[in-house]
Amino acid sequence: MPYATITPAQKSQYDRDGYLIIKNFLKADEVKLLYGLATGDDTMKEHAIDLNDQSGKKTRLTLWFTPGDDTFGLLTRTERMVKSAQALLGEGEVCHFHSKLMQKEPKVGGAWEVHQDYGYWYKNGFMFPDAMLSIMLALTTANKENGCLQVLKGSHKMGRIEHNFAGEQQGADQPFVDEAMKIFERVYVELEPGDALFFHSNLLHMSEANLSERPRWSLISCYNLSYNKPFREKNTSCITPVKVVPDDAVLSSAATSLGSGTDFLSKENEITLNVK
Ligand SMILES: O=C(O)CCC(=O)C(=O)O
Repeated sequence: MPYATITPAQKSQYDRDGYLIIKNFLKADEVKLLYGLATGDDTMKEHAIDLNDQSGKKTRLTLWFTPGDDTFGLLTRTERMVKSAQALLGEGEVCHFHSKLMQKEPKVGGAWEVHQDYGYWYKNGFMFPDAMLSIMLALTTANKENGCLQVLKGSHKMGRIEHNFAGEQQGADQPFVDEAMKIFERVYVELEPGDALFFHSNLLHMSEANLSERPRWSLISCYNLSYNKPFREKNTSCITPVKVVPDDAVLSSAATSLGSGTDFLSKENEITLNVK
């Protein structure tokens, strides 16, 4: 099977709905490799951050900025990731803002408040929400039972909403959320391992806690166009064009985890810089 590319119809769908799902964006062997590395990697575990949701459940993630030559770095630099981001974001040089491994463990994995990613990123001084998107890659099955992502279809058209702290996360201003819930369809984004969800930085989204017996792990990679220079962000990966590698690099290179020299986010920075 060839690697996926974005068609004009898919681009129109993204523009209309604020999100797009592509099934089997990763090959089964790639998922196996990535999930194996993710779950077996001490560096990834050492740099995991636990954020409390409103009920005190933990939302665990490991976040890093610069994509290297390790297997995760290569994945985020593949033609398929970068070209897809380019097709959806339009003209400009595609840069990797950050990637995060979301580790939603059985019974303990916490909820995510209703928010827009740009609700956070605006505070880093990014000026252009249309130049930013996220790609969520499912490493395990994600469904209603284990707290899959939920999106409010078309809500990116509202523009940025004010965000305030809710637990250790940030949530969109509640009266706007209440109204948005009446207007937009709430979609449970159920994914199988290897499926990809692309979503606009202003799309309202959330997830519930994982009360099931099964983990829900995913990788979320966020991209930005280089002209969108944030005036408060100190990391430069978001304005450094990605050095693209061929699609087969993930499987054809030696399997390696993130090195200890990786620029991981620490909890102190997360809270003060609103990076998430
Ligand atoms: O993975 C999840 O459940 C939510 C993640 C999320 O909303 C985000 O990273 O913006």
